[in-house]
Amino acid sequence: MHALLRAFHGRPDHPALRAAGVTWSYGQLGDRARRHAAGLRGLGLPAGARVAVLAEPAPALLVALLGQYLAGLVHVPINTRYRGLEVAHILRDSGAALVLVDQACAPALAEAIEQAPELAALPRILLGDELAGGLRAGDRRFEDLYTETGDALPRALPDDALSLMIYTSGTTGKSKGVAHTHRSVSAAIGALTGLWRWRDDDALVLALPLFHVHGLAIGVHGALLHGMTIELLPRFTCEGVIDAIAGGGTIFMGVPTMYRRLLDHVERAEGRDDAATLARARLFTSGSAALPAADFTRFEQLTGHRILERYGMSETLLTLSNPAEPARRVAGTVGFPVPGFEARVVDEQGVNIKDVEDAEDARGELWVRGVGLMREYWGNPQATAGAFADGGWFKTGDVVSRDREGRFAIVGRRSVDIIKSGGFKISARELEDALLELPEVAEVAVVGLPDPEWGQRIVAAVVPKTTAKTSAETSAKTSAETDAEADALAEAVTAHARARLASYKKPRGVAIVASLPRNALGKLQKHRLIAAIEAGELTLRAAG
Ligand code: MLC
Ligand code: AMP
Repeated sequence: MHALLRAFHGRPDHPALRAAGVTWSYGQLGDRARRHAAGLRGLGLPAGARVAVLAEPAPALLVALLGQYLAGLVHVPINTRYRGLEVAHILRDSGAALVLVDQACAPALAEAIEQAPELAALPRILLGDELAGGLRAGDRRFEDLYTETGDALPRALPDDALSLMIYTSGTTGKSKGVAHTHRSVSAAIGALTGLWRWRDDDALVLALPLFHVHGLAIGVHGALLHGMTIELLPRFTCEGVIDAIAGGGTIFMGVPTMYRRLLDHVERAEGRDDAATLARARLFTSGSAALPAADFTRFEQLTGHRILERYGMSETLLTLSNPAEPARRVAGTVGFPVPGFEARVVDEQGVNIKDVEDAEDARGELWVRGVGLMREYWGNPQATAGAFADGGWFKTGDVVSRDREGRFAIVGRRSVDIIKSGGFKISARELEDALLELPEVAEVAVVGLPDPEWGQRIVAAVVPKTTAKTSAETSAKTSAETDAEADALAEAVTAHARARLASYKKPRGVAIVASLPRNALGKLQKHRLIAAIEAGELTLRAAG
């Protein structure tokens, strides 16, 4: 935080933020943040209180983030695609003292309150004019919270005070709060100066969500700590990114799905030379999921840029990266540990850990240790203890290979229950738990299949509860009837997922099966299910 403040003092007149209709210098952004902090302090929240933020990317969100830091509060962004159940879990689990909500996300908050009525008592800061009509006791309008006179000095905080808590899915059904300190975020970002050669005359085109570490910790913090300008887009569109680069944006960070869309867009361009516009930028980086080598090559052919691929996690921030020199970037790899991080490859058993540090072409689970590591999973000492090995090594769960030069490639994940789609992490268990709520579902298994657009796509295999009373009744059904029933169940499954969870968690295919593959001990074998789907042995329905 103190480093962030230096950036504000150092270049008061330089543009910090450009967004639709708004350009704020560092001086103006800093001033707004200080006034917001004073307003927040006036609410009497103790240092370390969590402020949940459920709002789409907008300039006010940056004011809120910085104001919370100055007031010694912890920023807890919530995925704006989340529905009531998911939002309620985070508000409860984080023990949020306050929630900042905008108009677009107000329905999700209302759904959360339906799920957990006690959340109705949570004080709200409302962002947006129409919402003001809904003010209740304890609520404030964002605009009214600015104070002209309040204490403008930042609250003094130790470096290991929490700054950010990002919720991320795991192998269990419910998401966990990844708690970062001011030190872990600043240290991870400080490495970028040398690593990616970020400069204060750069402008970062930011179209990533601001509730994950990629857009928030690396994007927002990285840009501001380097005195750069943020070109903030309300959401990702190809046109928005290309226009922002045409307007002077020099750096774009994206997930592979965004690059796939940019490539298709550029190739479709009729009469426009979008490739030449993209070529004007200085640096393109990709992360959060594997960038297909073919897309790396296509992008280079079209724009001349070799995308810099890097790897990170909510828990570890930026961890491995290809080098700054374009010629040293290798497609299909994520490079080397970033300064301040060490990385090891350990055997896949996880029990009898064998350090294969000296082996050539090592392959196994990636363990990392270094400056950007989270402090803990919030309120979950058991999960925290389970995530670390002796010596402070964080067990990433990702399977990597490392070549003789020490360059890493991500080759898989230890758990099939974690799915990454379009850069979003999805817990198979969470979706399975939701689908089991349907009375007509007896068993369900959710898996991720390789997908060219999303990286992985979600498929659910469902065993229906049989309603037929006798086997004669079942065999009397025509195959058309059975097919229609299966279609109806698949539709119901997809509709239920959409009603309960963020829409990107919905299955994009549903297989209605008589049983799930299990071993002799009854253990579900998801790899057999994946193989059967890939071999075309199961009919996929209701592809959404
Ligand atoms: C949207 N949809 C998705 C999806 N995103 N489905 C699967 N996976 C996704 N990621 C669904 C929508 O719900 C919608 O469903 C349909 O696809 C069409 O949506 P769209 O409008 O075309 O998609 P869009 O809104 O443009 O979103 C695509 C996207 C977005 C790529 C811009 O997914 C995105 O912002 N991804 C980035 C995620 C990210 O920031 N990850 C970083 C994690 S941090 P329907 O049914 O409603 O039509 C991390 C660590 C690190 O991993 O170091 O990087
Ligand atoms: P999240 O919890 O959303 O932060 O997601 C972190 C996960 O994204 C990692 O554990 C990896 O599985 C995946 N990931 C991040 N970067 C890459 C990359 N460059 N290549 C492959 N997978 C990645």
